[in-house]
Amino acid sequence: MPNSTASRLAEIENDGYTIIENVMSAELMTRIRAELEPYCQGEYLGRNNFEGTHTERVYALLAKAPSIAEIIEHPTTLALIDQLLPKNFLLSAALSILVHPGETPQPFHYDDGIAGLPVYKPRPRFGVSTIWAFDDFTATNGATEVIPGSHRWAEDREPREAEAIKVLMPAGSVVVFDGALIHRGGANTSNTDRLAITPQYCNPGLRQIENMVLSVPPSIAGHYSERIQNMLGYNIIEPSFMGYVDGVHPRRLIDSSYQGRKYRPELPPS
Ligand SMILES: O=C(O)CCC(=O)C(=O)O
Repeated sequence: MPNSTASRLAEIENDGYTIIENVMSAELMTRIRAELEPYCQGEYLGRNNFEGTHTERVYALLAKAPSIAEIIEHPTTLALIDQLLPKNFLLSAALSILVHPGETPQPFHYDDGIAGLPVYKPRPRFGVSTIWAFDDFTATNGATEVIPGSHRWAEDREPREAEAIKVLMPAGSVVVFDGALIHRGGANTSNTDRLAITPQYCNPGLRQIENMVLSVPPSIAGHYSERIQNMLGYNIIEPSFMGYVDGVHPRRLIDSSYQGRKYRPELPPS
């Protein structure tokens, strides 16, 4: 493993996050912005304080803006996530967040909670999140704020404002963080917009935040790489058979000639 990867993994272990500057080309940023533009016409602002009432969020991105795949499977971030999550991890969410001037801070939260299950922090890692900056993240335009070390906190420890630090980074950079790290989108007191895209990944045994196989049906998923298809959920958890469709590998919905898992899974004894 290269030294840089090892030191970034150590930062994520200790602080909960690492910032990698200037990984996305200007050409890719321009292309993704153009694909997103039709969905960001000021028509659908956030519905609450979490989404942000001065913020436009676009979900189901792989069904709308195909170039997003290039950041979801970017080799720089996957080199880290491959070490942080088990094989065949899933894409849990992928959305764009366009924060307009006047936005207030989001509530503090972490991304990899499991709704409805009594599992509390500190606990093993369930997810890893990334936030890609399409504008410079500045002190005033709504830069993400993180609380270093909070991924290791007990569940009942309340974050304080003074513990948060802003993730300042130039456009084209990405912050990679433990899914249990407490963070929020900051207030935008500037007079410019802040665009970010956040692909979030989770352990293959967990439910994804966005229902990815409904958001990106087989006819669309078929246009992407096998890696993206796996992350969406067109895969099983190896070496088990969890995730099958009608007793066979879900990839058969995309490629009817796929020969993996031809046999029917054994049913558990009744
Ligand atoms: O917009 C941001 O900087 C963070 C957004 C976020 O954490 C979320 O919506 O889960």
